[in-house]
Amino acid sequence: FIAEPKTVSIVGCPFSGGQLGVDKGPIHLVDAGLAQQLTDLGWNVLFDGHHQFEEISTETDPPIGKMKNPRLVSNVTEAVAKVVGDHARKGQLPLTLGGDHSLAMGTIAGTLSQHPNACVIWVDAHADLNTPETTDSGNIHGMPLSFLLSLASSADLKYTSASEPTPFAWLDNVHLPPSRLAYIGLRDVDPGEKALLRKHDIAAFSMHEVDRYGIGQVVEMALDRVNPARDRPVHLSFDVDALDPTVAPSTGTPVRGGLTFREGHYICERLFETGLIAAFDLMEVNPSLRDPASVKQTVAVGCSLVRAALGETLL
Ligand code: NNH
Ligand code: MN
Ligand code: MN
Ligand code: MN
Repeated sequence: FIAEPKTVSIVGCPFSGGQLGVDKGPIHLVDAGLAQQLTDLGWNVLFDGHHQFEEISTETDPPIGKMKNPRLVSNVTEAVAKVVGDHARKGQLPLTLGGDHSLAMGTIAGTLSQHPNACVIWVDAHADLNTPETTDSGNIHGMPLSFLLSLASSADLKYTSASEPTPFAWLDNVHLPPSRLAYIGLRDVDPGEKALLRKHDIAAFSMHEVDRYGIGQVVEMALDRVNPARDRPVHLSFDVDALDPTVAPSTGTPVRGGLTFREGHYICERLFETGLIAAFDLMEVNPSLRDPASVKQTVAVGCSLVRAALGETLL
């Protein structure tokens, strides 16, 4: 495991199959000059254009149970897993720009393919732990972790097609132990998700804990739970809606009472400082929402978080 790869590979994923409208995020982040900013930080930056995903129209991809766009999301995340895994195998740091957070099914599966002992720090207002049964919305961006933790599987889809593989069957042999997931920033967790958090004793630091202990303590407490010896590679999956809507307004499901600009950056800085970051996701930047100034602000904050995770703010 290369603790600090000198090469970062940008995986641009203009994809919104797991939540409508969020597909232009990566395009705005790259257009804002993110690649050059990382070059200026001393990184060797690889970016050969945004990924083009196959299109499956909703007519040929009807819901399975409540799950919307299941075939599309399954196929795209499987492709993302291969791309992220390939970058990791070459010793590069995969930096995935979303797009909706269902993409993390792919990014985390890709990380685990190269680093089976990796842990995940999930920074989000939401737990994204719904199963196909517990989901209200049917949006798969609210479900990636249930599949990754094997709390849900393709068998739950009760899918009957002789010719097509069941969506998400490719994920069935991917497993992140619940003891290797820690959340920071939660404040909008569904009842079914709360039950799963308790049942599996998952490390969850909500905004309440951020207020109580401060972000510095919370990051150490999270690492103590999932990475006590500080020897596991860390996959950092950052949903911009973890930040307060005054800081990052252009996202699909803003929730007030979120992380400040500094708290969000501190998480990225501290994890960079550990030298353990193996992959970084920046998800749910949605330029189709809000006025141009809000979009510009959100994109700028997103770029800034990435730079912090890649070492900008350390003196
Ligand atoms: N929990 C809700 C759902 O499952 C909302 C999830 N929305 C997110 N997650 N933005 O990060 O649909
Ligand atoms: Mn999310
Ligand atoms: Mn969220
Ligand atoms: Mn699984």
